[in-house]
Amino acid sequence: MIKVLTYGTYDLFHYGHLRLLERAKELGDYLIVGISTDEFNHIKGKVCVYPYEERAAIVQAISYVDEVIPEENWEQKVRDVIENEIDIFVMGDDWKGEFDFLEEHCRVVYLPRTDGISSTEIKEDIKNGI
Ligand code: C2G
Repeated sequence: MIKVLTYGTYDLFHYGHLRLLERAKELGDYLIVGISTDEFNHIKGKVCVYPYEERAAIVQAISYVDEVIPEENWEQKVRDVIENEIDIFVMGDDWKGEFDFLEEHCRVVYLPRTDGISSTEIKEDIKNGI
């Protein structure tokens, strides 16, 4: 069984998130998603609309996703890859190169982001009444 791992905030779940998870699952048989906790998002400098529990529940309900784990810090990835026997680590290519250090443990794949959508843009659109 090919196991795939990815991480993200997944706030205001949108089509770009869905396409990332769809393509990540296509690379293997079992997809684990690490959802950034509220505390970790504070460290990342990200303010979320939805709390961790809701962001995690939404992602867990996606048919491509097999398991959700909390992402609490930058350092846990190597341990998560080893402990979960991950074969492929996947991120959108806005992170290209940032996680190449995982290549000694698993294949690292950066997928093209979906243009024209982001949680930030959604917040702006709502603020501007569009
Ligand atoms: N994404 C995408 N297309 C978009 C928006 C996001 O493909 N239009 C991808 C991102 O590249 C990422 C995933 O969807 O792989 C989740 O995006 P975010 O929730 O913005 O994740 P981020 O805050 O970048 O956190 O340790 C890694 C971090 O937790 C990633």
